[in-house]
Amino acid sequence: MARYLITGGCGFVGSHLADALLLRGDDVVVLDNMSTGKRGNLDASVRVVEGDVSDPDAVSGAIKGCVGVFHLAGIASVAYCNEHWREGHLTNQTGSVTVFEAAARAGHIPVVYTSSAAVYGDAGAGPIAETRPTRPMTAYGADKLGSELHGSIAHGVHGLSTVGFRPFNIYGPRQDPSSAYSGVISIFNDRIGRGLPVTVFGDGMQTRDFVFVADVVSFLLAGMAHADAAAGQVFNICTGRTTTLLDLIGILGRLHGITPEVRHGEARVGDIRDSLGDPARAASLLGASAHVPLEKGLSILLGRD
Ligand code: UD2
Repeated sequence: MARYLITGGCGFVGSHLADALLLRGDDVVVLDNMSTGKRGNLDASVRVVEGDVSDPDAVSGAIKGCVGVFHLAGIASVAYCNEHWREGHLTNQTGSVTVFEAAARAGHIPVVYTSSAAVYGDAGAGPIAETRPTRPMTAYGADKLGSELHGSIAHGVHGLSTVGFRPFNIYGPRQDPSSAYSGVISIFNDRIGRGLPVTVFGDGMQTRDFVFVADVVSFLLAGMAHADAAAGQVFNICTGRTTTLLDLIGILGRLHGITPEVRHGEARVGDIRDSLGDPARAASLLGASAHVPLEKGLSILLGRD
């Protein structure tokens, strides 16, 4: 039985990853500051250390006895990080450096970490491969790109196996819809399910590559399995399929059996117009790909599948 540390493990993606590790017989320790995570997302057998990912003592305490780290802790909202610049930086970039340093000191245990597709900025239409120049347009994207640079330094200077992932738009059960900063699918699904209107920021023709959380977990596990071969590299987590927000609302309306009421608000500052990932690199180097089509993932979210 191998023990893994998941930072941010009480959160949406981390708790699904914890389930998958437990299912295959591994042991899981979680470090979470409980800012958005919930203990109830995790099996009772998981040891949860309450602490901040930017706190070196908390990280080095939690990492003891682990054979690998999944560093997922972070503030996920692009809009929140624009408004809370320093706080976002401390968690999203200093937190990554803190984890890399602790992993190096703990005996060079591999680190799989989440960057973000936000590093590409507004890259335009068409599938975005990892070779596309990075041009973050937000504090969030800048901190994620900074984490990647430090991930590469961790490998090049310190010999640590770090594997970075750039998720596109993740959705699925346990994604918390309760904040204005929550992921769009969680918000729209919650509101449409309660017969409430949804607010579209802009014209609704912006596109996203929505990837189901179970698929995300399979990418992260593949990254850890290939941590030495893939060390120092970054990979998209995406489906290679694109959906407009208006089409998303249409699908959710069909699944809920209603015609959603749509209101429009001002487009968000720094909002990306088109975001579509190219999944080829992860498929060829890690053998990882997304299998769950959007309608299927949404019906699982609704508890229909
Ligand atoms: C998502 C991720 C972010 C990062 C990025 C990668 C979340 C919360 N954020 O940012 O972590 O990985 O993808 O590119 O998952 N919208 C509305 N109405 C609402 C809420 C959102 O119209 O009530 C729009 C929003 O303006 C944007 C789209 O929906 O055009 C998606 O917004 P989001 O906050 O779910 O995610 P995004 O793409 O900003």
